[in-house]
Amino acid sequence: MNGKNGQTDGNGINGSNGHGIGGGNGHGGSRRALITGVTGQDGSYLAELLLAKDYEVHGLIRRSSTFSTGRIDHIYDDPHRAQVNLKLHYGDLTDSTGLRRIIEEIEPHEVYNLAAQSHVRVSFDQPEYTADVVATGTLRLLEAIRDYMAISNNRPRVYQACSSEMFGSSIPPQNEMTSFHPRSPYAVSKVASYHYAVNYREAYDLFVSNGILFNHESPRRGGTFVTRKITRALTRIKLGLQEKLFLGNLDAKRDWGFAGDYVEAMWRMLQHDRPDDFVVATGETHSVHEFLESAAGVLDMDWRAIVEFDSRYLRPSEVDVLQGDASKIHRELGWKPTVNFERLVRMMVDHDLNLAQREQTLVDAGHVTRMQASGDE
Ligand code: NAP
Ligand code: G4F
Repeated sequence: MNGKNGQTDGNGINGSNGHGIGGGNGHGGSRRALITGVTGQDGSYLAELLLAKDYEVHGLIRRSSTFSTGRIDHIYDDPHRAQVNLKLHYGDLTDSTGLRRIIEEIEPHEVYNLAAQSHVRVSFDQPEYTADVVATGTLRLLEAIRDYMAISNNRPRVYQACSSEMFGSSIPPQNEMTSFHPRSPYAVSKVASYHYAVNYREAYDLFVSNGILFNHESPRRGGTFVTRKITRALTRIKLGLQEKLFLGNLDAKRDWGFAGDYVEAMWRMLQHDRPDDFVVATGETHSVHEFLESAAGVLDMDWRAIVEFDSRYLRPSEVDVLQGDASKIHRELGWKPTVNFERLVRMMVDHDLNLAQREQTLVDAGHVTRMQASGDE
């Protein structure tokens, strides 16, 4: 990793492969933002938004044996070039020493805490790890910022990614006044992160805002979340690259918006004159069944012939209906979604149909097998 003088750490990861991780602060006049979870769906859209607003963007990235930067490769440049506005730093929400060092080095004006083990079903398999990253990880970051405030004259503004999952079984529509009834280890951990943020606001005057975001999707959505799982599978089945789609509960209802709209809401929260908590949602709710129907409609397919039930995708306790009331953020920050349900489904289907067509070209030319094309092999 690059240090303050721009030297490399000697581990050979910087440079020409396009995945170099550089950390030199090289502070210029622009505003600096740190994004944890920059390689995720939201992190990639937020990094794009902040770069377009001339921020110097710093992203926290986990070490892994394969590259995880696919969603940000198009905005990432070789750190050896002079004018690089996206800088990546190795770190992890389970490692408080590293978080402190990075905050002190970057001296951020804004911190967006998006990193999480974000899969609800997986949180039942890995509850302790989920709590460590989502709940205690948030605490570690807030502590690092609190200590940084004590040794500097700076007061970074912090965005905490909370979730509509915190409402769980509370009656819809849910807003900032609705009580929490979390139904998974993930949701319990997000409730803890919410309360840590409120407590640090009250106890230490931290500028920290909780975004209570309802489900938001995009062509960059991870492939194991239900919307992307559906659009990937239906488009591959349409082209003969796959035969079946196995799903769990089709009756659950979600308030699905577009991730690109939702990162704008995050940014607006940190431009507000005071820290606060905001629900971000479209106000519409649709079942998984309706999402299937709509995606199949775009492709002129009959989903009933290809979808099969698999109990492995059920959750020990389910969240039946989420529907947000986002009137507070409409009123106070002027934020509104621009993409409705039908447009979101079409956007994801169109993207994945194009992806499937490219896979098919490789399969037809004998370059890869069907399994390799799907990424399953
Ligand atoms: P995502 O695509 O799953 O991205 C999660 C990010 O967190 C990835 O960059 C991941 O890195 C990183 N991460 C995971 N564990 C980490 C750790 N221990 N240390 C550092 N980084 C770690 O999630 P998303 O959909 O963008 O969501 C962003 C945030 O909003 C999450 O906190 C999520 O819980 C919350 N949220 C999401 C939604 C939604 O509908 N999308 C709704 C409400 C709240 P790798 O790339 O290395 O895995
Ligand atoms: O797409 P999902 O896995 O999203 P879920 O559980 O609502 O969580 C997402 O949204 C939260 C905000 O409310 C975020 F905080 C969280 O990080 C994540 O981004 O599941 C949606 C619904 C569930 O009811 C699930 O039971 O789809 C149902 N479902 C049915 N079959 C399935 C499947 N979900 C998945 N992932 N895979 C299935 O095969």
